[in-house]
Amino acid sequence: MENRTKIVTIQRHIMEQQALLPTATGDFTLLLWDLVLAFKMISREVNRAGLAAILGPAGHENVQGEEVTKLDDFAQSRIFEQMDHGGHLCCMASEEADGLIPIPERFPKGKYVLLFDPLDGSSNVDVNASLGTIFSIHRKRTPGVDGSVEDCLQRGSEQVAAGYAVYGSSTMLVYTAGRGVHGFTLDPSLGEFLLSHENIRIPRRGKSYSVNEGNERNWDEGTRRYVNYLKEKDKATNRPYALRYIGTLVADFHRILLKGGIFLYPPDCSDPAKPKPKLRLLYEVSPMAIIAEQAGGAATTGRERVLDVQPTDIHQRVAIALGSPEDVREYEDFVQGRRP
Ligand code: AHM
Ligand code: MG
Repeated sequence: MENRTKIVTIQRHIMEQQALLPTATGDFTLLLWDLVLAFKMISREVNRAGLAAILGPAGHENVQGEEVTKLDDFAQSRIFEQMDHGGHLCCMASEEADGLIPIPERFPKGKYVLLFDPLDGSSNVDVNASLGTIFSIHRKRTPGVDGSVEDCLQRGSEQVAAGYAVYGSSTMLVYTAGRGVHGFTLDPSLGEFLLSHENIRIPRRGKSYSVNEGNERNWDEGTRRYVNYLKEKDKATNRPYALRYIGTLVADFHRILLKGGIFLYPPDCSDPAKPKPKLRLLYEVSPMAIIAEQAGGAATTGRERVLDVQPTDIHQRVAIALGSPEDVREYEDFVQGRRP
């Protein structure tokens, strides 16, 4: 019995983490449990997505008599319906909704704010490539019971927790609540997320970069020079780096979290007076940034630490480079002109 493997479910892990905080009320634990169930539902649906056309009855209704919706809509409503009545949230905001998502009047309100991207990598839905869900949780800041836009517009460094589910060759959930980054793999036969990657540490330097290089002509000069540098040969720094790009942030970042390297989504600078970033600060960039930092990595806009950016709009977009700390520092050196 010496080598017995300790099996830890995500519920138990969250509970044990909470027990480390003497002031915790249990509210936050229950909030995470509710979210985990939503991820299991989305995972089930993603896994059978290819069968929808074969199994889906005419009229596009499923067995519950609900309309078969696009996976984005499905993921959005699963999370909303799972999270609206638990009494833990004061409001939500999502990449898929225009404005703030209030908690319906009839339900109790709580002290947390949930920000999420229900289905990351939507362009990969039809090709059986990895998809994900990203979440970020803040504490309510304003007085009164109802959440407001102001409660959503907090710096990434104020996140209470953040994480993602990646629906890949297996479904994994990775989260941080400010005490390291932990990964769980869904055992489909048990329907349980089991601890598979405890206290993940990102390698100091990687061997690969991840960027949509088709956009190169629209990059800023620093990014262009940096990516060219990654392709040069140098043994000491593992160069040339390999290019790996799926086009689902969650999946590209997940690989970097485990293996090291750098993910970039620089702004489109085709009009230099108006650089246009693509990824959303609140639903994509901030949650990934806190996970990167908690795992010993780094995340920058090129000019400033992502977690220090003060959001001004719930759908704000921002430039991002994140991953291994040495890679990210080097990228900043190029963008800020410290490297010729
Ligand atoms: P989505 O949330 O609508 O799917 O968009 C975000 C996605 C990211 O997952 C990914 O990193 C990026 O957009 C890919 O963009 P592109 O196709 O421009 O490379
Ligand atoms: Mg997304």
